[in-house]
Amino acid sequence: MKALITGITGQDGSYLAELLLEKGYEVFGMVRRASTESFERIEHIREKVTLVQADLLDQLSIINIIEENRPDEVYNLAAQSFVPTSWNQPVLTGEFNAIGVTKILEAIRLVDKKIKFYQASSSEMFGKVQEVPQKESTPFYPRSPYGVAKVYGHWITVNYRESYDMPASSGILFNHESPRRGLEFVTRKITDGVARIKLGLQEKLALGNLDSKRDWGFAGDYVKAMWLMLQQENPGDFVIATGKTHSVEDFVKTAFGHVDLDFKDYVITDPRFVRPAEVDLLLGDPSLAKEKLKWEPLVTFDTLVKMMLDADLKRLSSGK
Ligand code: NAP
Ligand code: F7E
Repeated sequence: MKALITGITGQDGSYLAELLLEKGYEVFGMVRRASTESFERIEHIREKVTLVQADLLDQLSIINIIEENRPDEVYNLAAQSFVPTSWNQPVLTGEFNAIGVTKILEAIRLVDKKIKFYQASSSEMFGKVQEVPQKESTPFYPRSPYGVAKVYGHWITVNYRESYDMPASSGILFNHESPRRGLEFVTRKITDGVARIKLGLQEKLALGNLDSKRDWGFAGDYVKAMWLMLQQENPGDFVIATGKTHSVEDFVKTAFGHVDLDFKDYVITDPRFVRPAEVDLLLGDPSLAKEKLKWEPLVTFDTLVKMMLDADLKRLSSGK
């Protein structure tokens, strides 16, 4: 089996590549041209995957890599994934996260309609939630240009499935984290900050809204669900979540607690990190994934916080 992963250099791309290699796949990773390579997350598997250059902004480059490599499965993980940036660069976010999906679907339609397609949809599509918990049938109400673009990406996937009978599935994934999470996302910002404070490298941790709640899981668990979706006889849409929610403050407390510090002595709020519109509460209902995919998350909230914090302590202690 051959798989093409867009966004292979990202958090999810790196875990998915590992999983597919373990399963015996030949893995192709789409990377965009940059003056400096940023392959840190896939350094350990660099020799086992084939990197192919293309860009979500460039239709022909996508057609070419699909035509030349003929994957059986395409996982579209590439995106502008940071919500705050989507207010500063709303057009670019739309080009990558919305129109980019159409470009990949069009390339597949042109080359071979039978190629299985996975779209990285997001719980951010639920935004100002219309129902608690959120499931596949919950109406969307996105609250950022990121969320709006992801709604487009989701619906264009559904439409290609229904219009052209293409095996295209969409995973509505709730927040998932790991030691490979980008440093600007709140969980990693916290574990990196707590580790720095513990090691005497930083004094305070500046955060925005501590009240928002997220359904946080482990990225390594979530990429298994992506693969399982493409192994089904029929394509579909699935919510992937833990079914538990925690506030940002819970995350902060747990992380500081692991190193025997009181968060109140270190956390300050900074309006620069407060968003123009907030998603207050996310809580997913993964029943359908459990029933049809036989998927369940293995890593708990406490284990996740500890895993990320331990990794940051180890990295910073070694001077990296
Ligand atoms: P990430 O770490 O930010 O990785 C994003 C990837 O997209 C990177 O490999 C990046 O490449 C690539 N990319 C961005 N723009 C591109 C372009 N124009 N052409 C080609 N590649 C481009 O994101 P992640 O956390 O792994 O998330 C993976 C996907 O799942 C994203 O679509 C995200 O929106 C979605 N999602 C994430 C979560 C979550 O909690 N993590 C939840 C739901 C949905 P560079 O290395 O070159 O920047
Ligand atoms: O924020 C609050 C912030 O940036 C989580 C992406 O992977 O998941 C991610 O989007 C919460 C928000 O993730 C800071 O206001 C407080 O309420 O870690 P985040 P996100 O916006 O939920 C979804 C599912 C995706 O699809 C996205 O691609 O934390 N928060 N203080 C802060 N957030 C950040 N980043 N920094 C702070 O200082």
